[in-house]
Amino acid sequence: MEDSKFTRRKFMHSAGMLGLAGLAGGGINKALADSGGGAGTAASPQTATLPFEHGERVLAQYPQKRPLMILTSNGLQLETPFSVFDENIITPNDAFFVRYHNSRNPLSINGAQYRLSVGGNVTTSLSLSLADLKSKFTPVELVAVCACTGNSRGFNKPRVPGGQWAHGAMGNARWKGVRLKDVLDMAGVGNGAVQVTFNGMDQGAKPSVPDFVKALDIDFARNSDALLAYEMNGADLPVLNGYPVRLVVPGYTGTYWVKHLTEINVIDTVFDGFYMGVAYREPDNDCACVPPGTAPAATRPVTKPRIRSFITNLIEGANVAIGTAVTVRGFAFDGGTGIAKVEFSNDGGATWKDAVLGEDLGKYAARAWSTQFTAGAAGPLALKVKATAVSGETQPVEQFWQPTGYGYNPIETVNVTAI
Ligand SMILES: Nc1nc2c(c(=O)[nH]1)N[C@H]1C(S)=C(S)[C@@H](COP(=O)(O)O)O[C@H]1N2
Ligand SMILES: [Mo]
Repeated sequence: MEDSKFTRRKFMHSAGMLGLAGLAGGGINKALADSGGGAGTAASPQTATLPFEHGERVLAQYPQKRPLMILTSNGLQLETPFSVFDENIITPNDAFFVRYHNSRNPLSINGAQYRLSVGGNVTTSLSLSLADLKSKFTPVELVAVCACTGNSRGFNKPRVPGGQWAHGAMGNARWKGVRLKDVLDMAGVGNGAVQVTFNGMDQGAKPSVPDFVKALDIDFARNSDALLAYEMNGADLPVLNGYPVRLVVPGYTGTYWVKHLTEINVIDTVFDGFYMGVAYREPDNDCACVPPGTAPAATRPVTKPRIRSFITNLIEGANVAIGTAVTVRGFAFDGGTGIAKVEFSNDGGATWKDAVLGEDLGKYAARAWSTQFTAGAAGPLALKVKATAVSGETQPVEQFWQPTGYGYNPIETVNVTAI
């Protein structure tokens, strides 16, 4: 069904994608070439270098986006430059990262033709238009971090295969939409339901490539704050972030946040498609870790992002003035309980002081923090930040290791010099 929808229907320009009309058959590489940025174009591209091996990135300009760091173009992956996170606690739509697994992601979508089907083990199958979603349900808004399960993977030691992201495969946005549970209730979930699957418009270049389909347990789907979101930061979703509707699963890693959502299916089994049964799994033990170089005996699906905190306004190698108060700021988030405390150290972790927390935008949101320090003498300073969640979860000093490199969350260090 997805196949015919993708190949036969002509997706029309409707989401403000000026400059993209006529590109539906051209694929994202053509979009890249036409946009005048990125690999393969004549003009010398802007580049960035991430602080690990093979960290050279081209900054590419995609529709509705400012220049972002391109990780891969076929199965598009665009990383947010870290400086964006110092501009505002909300990540702007045009700077929000992009991640696709498969090469055929829709470039131009007609919102008026959009239909979401809800079927499987339900009393009444539904076919909902965008207008139905906006008018038949109570709209809900929440701020939540979407963090790729593999965010920061490039920092793992020893290195692991997979997309070598730095910290920019995350973003914090205000999402508006309808509750997943309200939509499921309208359809009426049948007895014996075990999971709900979610499928979007994108697909692999050939049938042998697994489609990107995710699943949530039925109890979670019916009790969580998951949304079918049609707005991001007060605007339509950018096409590359899932226009016209995406699943938002606050408190779960980005892999569950299915974009261009077209099919919801209630099933009586545990879904074992590639992206649940094989990919996005971690060692099934207390630490979710194994000794480097070894394989886990058993695995389970990754769900919540681990707690993170960052310094955003001072970068590695910066100079700070001796004897004057230096403001340092950043943000923290966890897997959905909220941030209770952020601590800062300017002596490599020997002593810590509590930072001042910024506005509470909700338990799924990023929480700004700030504090000040004064360097007493010339020389190197290791600045560190550590967050503690309402749940009590905090950050490890040393990163644990997984073959897939998920869950990277050690205490971050920024080395500066007092002069
Ligand atoms: N349809 C579709 N939805 C998807 C994916 C995808 O490949 N296809 N990737 C998922 C993953 S792994 C992540 S991290 C998030 C990224 O969301 P973004 O591209 O809006 O930043 O989308 C999720 N939803
Ligand atoms: Mo991801």
